[in-house]
Amino acid sequence: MTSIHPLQYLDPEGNKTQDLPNTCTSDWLLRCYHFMVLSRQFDTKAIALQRTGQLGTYASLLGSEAIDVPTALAMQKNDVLVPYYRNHACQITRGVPLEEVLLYWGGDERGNAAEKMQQDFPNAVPIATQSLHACGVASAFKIRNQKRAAVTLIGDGGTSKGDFMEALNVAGVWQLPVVFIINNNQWAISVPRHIQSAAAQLADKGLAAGIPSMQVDGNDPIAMQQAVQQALNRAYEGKGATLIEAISYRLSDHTTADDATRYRPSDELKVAWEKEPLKRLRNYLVSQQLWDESKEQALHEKISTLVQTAADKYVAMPPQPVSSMFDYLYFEPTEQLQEQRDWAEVRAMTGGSHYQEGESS
Ligand SMILES: Cc1ncc(C[n+]2csc(CCOP(=O)(O)OP(=O)(O)O)c2C)c(N)n1
Ligand SMILES: [Mg+2]
Repeated sequence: MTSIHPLQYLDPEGNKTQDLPNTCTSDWLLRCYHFMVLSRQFDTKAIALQRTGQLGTYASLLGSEAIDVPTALAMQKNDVLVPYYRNHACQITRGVPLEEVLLYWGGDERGNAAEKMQQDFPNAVPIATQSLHACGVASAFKIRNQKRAAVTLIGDGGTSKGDFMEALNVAGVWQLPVVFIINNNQWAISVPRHIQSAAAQLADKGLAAGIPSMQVDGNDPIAMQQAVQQALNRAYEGKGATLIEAISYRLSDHTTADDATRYRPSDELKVAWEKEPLKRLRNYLVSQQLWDESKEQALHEKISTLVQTAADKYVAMPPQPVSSMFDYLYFEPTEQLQEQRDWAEVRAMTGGSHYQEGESS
């Protein structure tokens, strides 16, 4: 079995539960808080855009800020992020412009190839496939003898897939420089954690593959920073993979196409909000005289301008011609495809934006 208590430095009220590591300097804490607030405001805007017919189906990041932001901050620039569909906070913290993230969720594939993504992978929507892709990336680093790591995230539900178990197996036996992070947000759409797996902890799954595995309080950014930094150091030192199970809660619906009130007990959600990550870090910052109401207000104003500017840029971005979806399939299109391309072009004359209301991803 893995440890009984998840790693934690801050309790839900932001009080220290043990001495903080030296790596968590004031600068780091403020930077982390900045990106957590930015991610949350981005999320609110994305949902508003979807609700007004300007974005496709969108997966909210609410409740995952303390997992994704510290992970991205701990990674080196040339490490590779292999995300699933709920990791926009990671992408934003790694420098992907907000409008590019919106572009992807608007159904425009160019959002999957933002220049700032560098070698990071696009979002994986097919559950758990990204775990194996990360092992491929990590194998390349190992063969080239590079001091780099692949970092991949997955949901609790995703850990039930064979791909995940296969990825753990190969990462363990080949000692691959990969960090697996489970965002255990307690739900896989409407399926609660307790009927997903009989394992006492999802982190236990790593032990069978010979991988050091631990549970971490996923609402505590400091605990996440420590866990991810240690895992990255192991990877850089050639010691192989690590599995981190971050305990969190999905504070949102599964996506904008879901209504969680149909299956999620409201009292459970209420309790989860008491443990949410932003309040925890903010309370700690205030207790250290690093933060106050006027700084909070100034940050919100600054970020709200950033987010609005990005949303405006996204909305103003000219869509790709509809023909582009045919252009990258074959060097020469087949006769049938050519016919379809011509038909699509004619149809596009009737108008077209990134996203047509009524469509879903
Ligand atoms: C191979 C595959 N099967 C099913 C789905 C449909 N699906 C989308 S999200 C999801 C639940 C995933 O839950 P979890 O792994 O806990 O991640 P979370 O969304 O909670 O972050 C499912 C079954 C899919 N995308 N891919
Ligand atoms: Mg989940």
